[in-house]
Amino acid sequence: MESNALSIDFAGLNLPNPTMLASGIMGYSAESFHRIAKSGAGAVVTKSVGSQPRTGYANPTVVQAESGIINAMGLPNPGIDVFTEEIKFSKTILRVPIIVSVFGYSAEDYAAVAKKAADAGADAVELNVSCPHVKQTGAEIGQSPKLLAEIVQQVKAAINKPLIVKLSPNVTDITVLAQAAVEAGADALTAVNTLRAIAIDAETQMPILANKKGGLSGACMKPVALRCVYDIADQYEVPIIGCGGVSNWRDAVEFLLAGASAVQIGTAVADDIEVFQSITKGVENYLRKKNARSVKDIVGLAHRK
Ligand code: RRO
Repeated sequence: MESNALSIDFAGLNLPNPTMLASGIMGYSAESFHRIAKSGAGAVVTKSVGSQPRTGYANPTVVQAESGIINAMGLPNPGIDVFTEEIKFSKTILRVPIIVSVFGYSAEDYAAVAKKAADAGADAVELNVSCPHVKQTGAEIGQSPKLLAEIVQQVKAAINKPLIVKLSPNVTDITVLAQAAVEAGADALTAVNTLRAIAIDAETQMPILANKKGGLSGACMKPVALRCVYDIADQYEVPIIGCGGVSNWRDAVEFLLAGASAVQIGTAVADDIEVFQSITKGVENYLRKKNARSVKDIVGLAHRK
């Protein structure tokens, strides 16, 4: 096995290993990204940032589900003008790529925020077109190939950094959205954001989250996310980041076999920040056991005829 068997060139990003912090976990501070990187993440993705600050929804914003959580944070963020300072500082202390997650209310808005993030030093931009419950943002865009293509085109024209599009699982056929994003210029896709969900309290007889509905993440959604990656990889040769329920090395390997060449970890980080290291170690052992020289040797193997 090569000594750098775990390192990977992902859409122009040099990753020391195929694990990334998923967007939405650990917020916005350079210090927390640094902590995550020191714990072994190959890259970090920020929480989504927009053109203006947003306070987000009232509490409760998170509720425990069976083998997962449901969140409706409501895109709380400090706004890109404040956040650019954090990106610049992150660049001075991080040795792994920082990918800035961006959302907007129109194609122009997305492009303006993405440009500010790229100018501040983001190594790549991940477009959040898939927040499952915030009106006038992700939900409609992530479900419309036409709107999605328009946004991807405008953002692509505004930046010179790799452009990653994070897709929604809340669609009938994810490959239609994947095709729209790729044809409009996306360099890579993240599959997927959270699944639309609700929790209801039998005592109060009411929805638990203040926003009523939210997004389900964690181990319970892994088979759905895995199917999304498999469907996209079956049709397109685009770099894919698998996201949804990755908690251990075996999950990560399953996503690689389905066609992803990197994985994002979100919900599992809240339980154990060392998860990046244990996944990396486990993938390394697996590659050795299977006589594979590198991560890319096993990407997409589950598609063999
Ligand atoms: O902030 C949120 O409530 C949120 C976002 Br932006 C997202 O993309 N996915 C999610 O589950 N929650």
